[in-house]
Amino acid sequence: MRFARTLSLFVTTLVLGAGSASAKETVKIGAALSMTGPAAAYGANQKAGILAAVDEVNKSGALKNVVLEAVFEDDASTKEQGIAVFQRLINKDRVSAIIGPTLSNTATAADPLAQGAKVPVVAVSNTAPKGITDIGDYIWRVSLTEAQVIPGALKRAQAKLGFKKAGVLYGNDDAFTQAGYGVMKSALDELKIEVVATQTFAKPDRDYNAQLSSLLTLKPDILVVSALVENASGIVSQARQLGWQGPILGGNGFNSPALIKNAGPGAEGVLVGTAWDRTSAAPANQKFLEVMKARGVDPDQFAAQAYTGVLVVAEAIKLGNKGGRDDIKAGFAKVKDLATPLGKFSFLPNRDGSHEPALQQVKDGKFQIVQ
Ligand code: 1QQ
Repeated sequence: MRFARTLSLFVTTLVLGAGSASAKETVKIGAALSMTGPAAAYGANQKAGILAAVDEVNKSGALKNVVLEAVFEDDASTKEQGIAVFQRLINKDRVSAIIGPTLSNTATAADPLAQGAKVPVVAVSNTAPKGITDIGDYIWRVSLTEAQVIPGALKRAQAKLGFKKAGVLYGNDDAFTQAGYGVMKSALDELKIEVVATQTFAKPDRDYNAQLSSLLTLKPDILVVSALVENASGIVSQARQLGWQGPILGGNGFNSPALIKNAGPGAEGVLVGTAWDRTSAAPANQKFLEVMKARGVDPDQFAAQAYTGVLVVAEAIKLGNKGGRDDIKAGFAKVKDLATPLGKFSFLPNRDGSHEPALQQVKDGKFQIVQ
């Protein structure tokens, strides 16, 4: 006991001796990410983005006496595990805010716990337009929704390629893939693109030949697909094996380099709207690219969004001058035109994010921004 007291005095003295006017306060940020399960390809990049941003914020000294610490949990891409890790982060780790969970599907089950416990959540990859931020006033979102990205992406792709008839395929057992389908359907209607037929699959499916064959016999000009990356990769590969050489436009699930890795040359020409323009010359993006390179990570949109999530929490702490749960929530409302890798970031009145999206296409084995 006496030793513990001596030790804590010693630590405080050390911090004071390092030149700050008061002792350092550690603010824990929980990160509930899919490190396993069907969304694991996204989770690994998200974790890399969070680690990099926490380091950068701490090094910058912008938060003065506050030191950020990330506490990672694997939500296993499921609702059940999402609930379990939210409970742990809220009650055991007593985090000040939670970043995640990776999937909208998980968020619909886990976010209500945070709302009930008054713990602010920053969604960095949930894109289902409904059922996320409308859970309550503690739920905020950095990721653009499918409704903010797909209509513009489809319109630009149509202007470029001139398609008139679409075959549609979507996952019918997931909040994101279902919502993405809804957005695609209305965007297609809006652009007067005829839907020749609509087919569905479920997350455990690996064979899409029946659905694809029946779509292809109806001679669409484009395939429009709402799927998580594992399914998306199989769908793209199998469509090519069936001889489909035309365009394929995907929703946010397609935004991972895992698609290109898994589908190989079959991925060439795939179109997807994105929340992150890798080519942006904005200093905040260049800094992000530099930081990730130094850490040996080739970042994707999910890394950029997760990194931005930490910047937004840090800004909220700065604006509220404190790192408590309600301080951070109050700070979010004041975030305005924050320079991030995604562009100048602000929250909308409904707590969704707002910044410019872009369109990208796979070319020479890489996502390239369509200028
Ligand atoms: C969601 C998504 C996934 C494709 C990525 C995490 O956007 O579940 O909302």
